[in-house]
Amino acid sequence: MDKTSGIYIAGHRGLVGSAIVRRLEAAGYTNLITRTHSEVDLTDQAAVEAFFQAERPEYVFLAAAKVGGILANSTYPADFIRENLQIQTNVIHSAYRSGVKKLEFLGSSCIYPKLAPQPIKEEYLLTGPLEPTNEAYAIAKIAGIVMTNSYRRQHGFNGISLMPTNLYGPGDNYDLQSSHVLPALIRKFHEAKVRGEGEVVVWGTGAPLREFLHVDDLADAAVFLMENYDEEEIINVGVGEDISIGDLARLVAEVVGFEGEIVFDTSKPDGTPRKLLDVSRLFDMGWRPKFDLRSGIEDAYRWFVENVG
Ligand code: GFB
Repeated sequence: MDKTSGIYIAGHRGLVGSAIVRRLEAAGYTNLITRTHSEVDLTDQAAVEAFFQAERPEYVFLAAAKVGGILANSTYPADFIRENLQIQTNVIHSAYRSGVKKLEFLGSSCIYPKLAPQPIKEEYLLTGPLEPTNEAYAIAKIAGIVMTNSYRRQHGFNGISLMPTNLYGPGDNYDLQSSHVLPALIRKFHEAKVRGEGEVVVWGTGAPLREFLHVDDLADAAVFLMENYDEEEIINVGVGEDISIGDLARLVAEVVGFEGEIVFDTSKPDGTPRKLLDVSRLFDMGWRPKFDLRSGIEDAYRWFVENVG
């Protein structure tokens, strides 16, 4: 990418897209192309095609997606599969047709089998059944990977696919019904502290293990891979270590300054027991994250207090 290349960031108002915009601006890229949902509805094939034909971006970060935590995924699977299939199909096809030089597709660590060996290597894709709570979302993301690779094979289109682990950071969704665990815990502990409540309820047993990546690190890796990676094989993006939900809750309580009890609601689903990515392919290329989990949570908490709380 040149500093003046036309770079379209699909989903620039979301957690991931907004972080990619910040990262590109900081690196001096001057020709960033963005459209809000009301300007271009990415589920509308004709609108997407017209946008690409008129704007002709050279590079595309496909960070637009319908996303959510375990409850949203299991409650609205039809929405998750339909919207994601539509968005990615429209964007990938129009990017190819309009002559885009390179497209980066953002997937998710939930594409891997529920009981994959840990840490999860890229080649474990499609080797076993998926976690039921997010099967619809995962199938859509797997279709995006296969579509990207198929356009490479049939048309020579340069598309790459990144698989980020669980993300968090500035701009996250803090709605308790649809959010992921980390923003939910920040909100729950903060509100309990402010209201002087003695306990906070955490879903599930607290035993599942998750890996957390600050979205600014993901954005850094996304730009790094756009510049340095041209292979068909998907590539994991994570930090290489995980933490139990119970320990995460205790860490968030510490950062927020909540001193009461943590109660586990075991009527809520745990989801997959563990999903730690094997990040050796990315680390072998020389990339490393900058945030450790505590400083990342402090950063996210600051943003929450200033913008939501
Ligand atoms: O982040 P999360 O919603 O999604 O939940 P997944 C992670 C773990 O945290 C689960 C527990 O074991 C939850 O039961 N948890 C505890 C909570 N308290 C809470 C809470 O208040 N809110 C939430 N949301 N969880 C998602 C997938 O799976 O991971 C998506 O549904 C996506 O498809 C994303 O791939 C990265 O990690 O289980």
